[in-house]
Amino acid sequence: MNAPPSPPPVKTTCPYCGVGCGVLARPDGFGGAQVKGDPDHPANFGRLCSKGSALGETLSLDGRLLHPMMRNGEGELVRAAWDDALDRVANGFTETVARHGPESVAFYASGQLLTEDYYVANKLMKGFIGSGNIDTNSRLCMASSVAGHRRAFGSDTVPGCYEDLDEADLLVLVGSNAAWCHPILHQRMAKNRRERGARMVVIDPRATPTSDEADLLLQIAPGMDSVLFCGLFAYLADKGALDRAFLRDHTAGYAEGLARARHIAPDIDAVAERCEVPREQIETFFSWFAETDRAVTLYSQGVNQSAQGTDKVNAIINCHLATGRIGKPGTGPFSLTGQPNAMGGREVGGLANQLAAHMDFEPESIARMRRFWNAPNVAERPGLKAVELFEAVAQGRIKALWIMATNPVVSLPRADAVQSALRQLDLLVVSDVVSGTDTMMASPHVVLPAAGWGEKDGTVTNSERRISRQRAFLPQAGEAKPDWWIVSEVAKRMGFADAFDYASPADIFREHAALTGFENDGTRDLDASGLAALSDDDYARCDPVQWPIVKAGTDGGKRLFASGGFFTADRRARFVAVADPKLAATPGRLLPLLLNTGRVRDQWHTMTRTGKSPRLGAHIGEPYVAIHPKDAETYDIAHGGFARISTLHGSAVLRAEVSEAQRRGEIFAPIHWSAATASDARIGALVQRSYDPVSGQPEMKATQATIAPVRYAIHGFLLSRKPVDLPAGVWWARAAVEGGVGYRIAADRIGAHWADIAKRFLPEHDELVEFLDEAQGRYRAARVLDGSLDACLFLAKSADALPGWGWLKQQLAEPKLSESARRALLAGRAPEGGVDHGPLVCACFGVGRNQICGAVASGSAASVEEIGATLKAGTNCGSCLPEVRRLVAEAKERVPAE
Ligand SMILES: Nc1nc2c(c(=O)[nH]1)N[C@H]1C(S)=C(S)[C@@H](COP(=O)(O)OP(=O)(O)OC[C@H]3O[C@@H](n4cnc5c(=O)[nH]c(N)nc54)[C@H](O)[C@@H]3O)O[C@H]1N2
Ligand SMILES: Nc1nc2c(c(=O)[nH]1)N[C@H]1C(S)=C(S)[C@@H](COP(=O)(O)OP(=O)(O)OC[C@H]3O[C@@H](n4cnc5c(=O)[nH]c(N)nc54)[C@H](O)[C@@H]3O)O[C@H]1N2
Ligand code: SF4
Ligand SMILES: [Mo]
Repeated sequence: MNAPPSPPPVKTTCPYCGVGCGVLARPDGFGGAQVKGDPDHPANFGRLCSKGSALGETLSLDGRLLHPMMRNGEGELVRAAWDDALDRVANGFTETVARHGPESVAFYASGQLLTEDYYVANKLMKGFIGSGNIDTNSRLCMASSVAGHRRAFGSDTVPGCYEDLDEADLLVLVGSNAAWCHPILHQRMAKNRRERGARMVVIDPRATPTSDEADLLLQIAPGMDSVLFCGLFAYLADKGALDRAFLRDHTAGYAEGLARARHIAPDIDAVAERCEVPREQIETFFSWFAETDRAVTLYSQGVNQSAQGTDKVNAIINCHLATGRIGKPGTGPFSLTGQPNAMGGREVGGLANQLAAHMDFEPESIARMRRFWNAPNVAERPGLKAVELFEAVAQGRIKALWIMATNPVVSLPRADAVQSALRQLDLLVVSDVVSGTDTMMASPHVVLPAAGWGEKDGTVTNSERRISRQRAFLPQAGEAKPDWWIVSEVAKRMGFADAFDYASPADIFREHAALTGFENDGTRDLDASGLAALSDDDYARCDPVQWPIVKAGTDGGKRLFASGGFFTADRRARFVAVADPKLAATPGRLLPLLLNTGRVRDQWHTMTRTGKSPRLGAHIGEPYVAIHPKDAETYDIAHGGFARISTLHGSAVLRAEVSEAQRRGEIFAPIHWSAATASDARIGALVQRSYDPVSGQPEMKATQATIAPVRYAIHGFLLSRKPVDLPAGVWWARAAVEGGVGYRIAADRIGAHWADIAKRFLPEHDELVEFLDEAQGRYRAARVLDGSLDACLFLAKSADALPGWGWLKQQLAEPKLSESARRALLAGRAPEGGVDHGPLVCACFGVGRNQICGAVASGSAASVEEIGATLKAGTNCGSCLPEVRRLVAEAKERVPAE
């Protein structure tokens, strides 16, 4: 079959991180698309990271939720018609409100909704149901930044833009692993460092791929960032590195702020001691900051996800206010946003403690919302923030809940408690693009199929306030519908037809833009009213644009606040006297270690989409826990072995990675694995609930924990064209591989004979060719169907007795096995002449570790650039460059000097 002639590429925006890269998508005519960076988009100028580059691999209908489902009398989810499902949701909410009042219902939304989706969800809850109870996963993500901005600036404003990262002479990254989490921005910064000589400082308890590329790493004690930045504030004052005119004309609270900073950080020795960082390093950082006018401080979850996250944000902002380094080229505090529409959600009131268009719950704002929406029932007080909201579910105070575009059974703290709380609900509605998420397994009453990326239209706002279009380029999957449509249909059925009579996302966007300018007159930072009169065609064509944009046709504001004009009553920014920080785990500490959690390069959150890509699954294919060598010794943990980590809330069994990158006393585990992708690795279940008193954002990076070795009798892997149900009691983790699924497995000895054991893993056992070495404790089996490899199972008494699975994965991907490959199957490695590339490093060109090390060993490459020239590794998205650099250095050490 020939593909139909391909239409021109559609310009859209990446659905992952807050960098907001422009994407050119060219549908392939078979339901997929080729994806490239958009050279014209000002966030990425044509580049994409590994996740963006692999978007094409995530578009298949595999695993998609294709039609609405409802729970029947037997408690099973069965297919339902849209009309019935929407009626059920609308009636459920209407009846619950009638019986128990508006505070008994809630929406839990997501920074992965488009602005238009989010706008209608907020309008329905806060405007028409009349409750503040719409909160979002942004509470776990950006809430401390929002609160910090509002305290300092009187508004939730990011003052700078991405060009500042190109133009700064000092880039300070606090609690940010940008090399993996904001790769395209990281590459812009790395280029600045390389070409303009900008210095880069990383502040993180771990050494990370980001710190690998930095000039200075302060491996700070968790939670102590406020001490460090109070110390910096005091140092700047002592050295006279202040902008006196800016202080005088545009700020308030300097004296109190400084006095508190001096109290918390009386001198550099005190800072060094509390941060557990050598004094010289602190001095170096302070002196660099003092002497560099063009300084940007970027921060992310190491700052936000903290019991004093808001204070951390303000301690950073204080230093920028004191030096007037804000709103000018190459300067500013810069909150890196996580999700693609973290900013858009804030703009339309997705957080329970704010109204739409960055307005507060103040009487005049509430009245303004009433006038604008013509809604008599606008909520008059803030709703419950995420952690409290789910506790209210557990207590039966919330009776009907609608979860949209987020997977809280994996991602909320104390996730097991969240899971059981959901079962209490009279009505649980879940909207998602895929089926089988952990949240969808928590017995929802209604499940609604949402149109996914590439199928829906709308806008997102990135970290620099830039509004970009997401455009559809594929038909909607099955019966899936865009979220804005789903919410509007429910609203109509609840009796609010006039207010939700939208024909398109463009309709909603115009209303949102108009609201931002409604009775604004320069009193609110967010004003995009210049876009309120876009025609449908204008909206369809709209280029990326930064707000504020008050007049149609004008360029948005690149930077704000260079000459004051803050959004407080007196137009002055506020220094905040921050509190002395303390980890939530500190008082009455029971367990010896601290569990830090975060992200890996090639997976996105709970893996519902990136988990479909073999390329992305090849980078880090298993859940792991990183631990310092000394701690590993203390707790008897072996590198590559297994460990159970436990907290007061839950436990998980993970592969152990013994690593100098960790501080002693701290372990790190990634957040991505769920019950759908691993047997025992839902990290959210281990995380404490303690949260910042101002922002409500939980401290997800420092839960007290302990660790113990787990020894399995059997280790192995299973590659299969089809997913397999693994027996209970087996440890497993699954990853997409080309042509099928790969499982890493481990178990205690189950069954007396190896063949019995094998039967547990591969039900259609009879067709296998087997190899058993009882003495060595090795069992191997493979099934060949129609000349291609259908499944293979390798088991051994120890992990060392297993071959790597790289070569076998290559065979699974082959439509036909060669004769020599067929003979080599049970050996598990390449026959003479074949090559095993080793674990994947470069996802774009499929370059493995063995290839890189081999090139160095053979002398064909001696630098990252030469690896790029010979193997292409690192030459597309560049996400792997930190790893390539490390491998080249290590391999060079092994090459004897001539
Ligand atoms: N590959 C990938 N990229 C992503 C995502 C993804 O899932 N995968 N998710 C996106 C989203 S929603 C978000 S929010 C961002 C998050 O982006 P980041 O915040 O960069 O990522 P994290 O890994 O959560 O945490 C960052 C770092 O904070 C450090 N940290 C922990 N405690 C402290 C502390 O007390 N002080 C300091 N200074 N540092 C500390 C951790 O060691 C970690 O290295 O990433 C976005 N980008
Ligand atoms: N321990 C710990 N926990 C954390 C964090 C941490 O660092 N440590 N980080 C926190 C942070 S910053 C974040 S942002 C959260 C992320 O946590 P979640 O939001 O729970 O994670 P996702 O996997 O991104 O969930 C998004 C869901 O929306 C679905 N989806 C995708 N597109 C659409 C759409 O267009 N419409 C609808 N209806 N659904 C869609 C996806 O299939 C997926 O199921 O995790 C938080 N939890
Ligand atoms: S940096 Fe990567 S994940 Fe983030 S928007 Fe760009 S391509 Fe997407
Ligand atoms: Mo996030």
